[in-house]
Amino acid sequence: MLSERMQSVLNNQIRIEAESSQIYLAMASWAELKGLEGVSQFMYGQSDEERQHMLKFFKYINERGGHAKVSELSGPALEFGSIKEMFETLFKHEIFVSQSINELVHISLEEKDYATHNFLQWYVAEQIEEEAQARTILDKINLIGDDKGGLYLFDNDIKQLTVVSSVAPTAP
Ligand code: OFO
Repeated sequence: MLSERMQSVLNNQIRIEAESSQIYLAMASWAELKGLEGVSQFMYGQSDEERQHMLKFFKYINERGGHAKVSELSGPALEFGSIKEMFETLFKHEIFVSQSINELVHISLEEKDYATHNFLQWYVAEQIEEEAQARTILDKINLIGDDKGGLYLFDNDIKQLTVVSSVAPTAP
């Protein structure tokens, strides 16, 4: 059985994961309208992954006798100054999510909830992967600079990343 405190912070994480999904969906749309097919495909994939992250928390809370709640979400940014700015936003957001997961791990130990502590380890590993991926992408974007040809190749390249992430074990 989850403690009230544990249940409440896990429900808060449901909201964060749902917002992440919306943030990346908005990025997918922006990239699609800019003709960046690969980037947009990548963002649609990220958005789906975040929904899976959200559902995994959802099912866990209900399984442990709690009540998983759907809550109101804050709206994401719809426009970006550049592709670099968009990926910087993604990177910062992932760091924020990692901090939030770390806080949950901390609380699970305070609550002596070892089942939740164990459950959260999947997210700890996932965040390491997501941060590393965002960092790699940003490095590439910085290398390209203002080179249009480079951007074209990058847009093609990122399709590979989408394939890799979609076979990674992310489903609940
Ligand atoms: Fe849910 O991993 Fe990104 O935010």
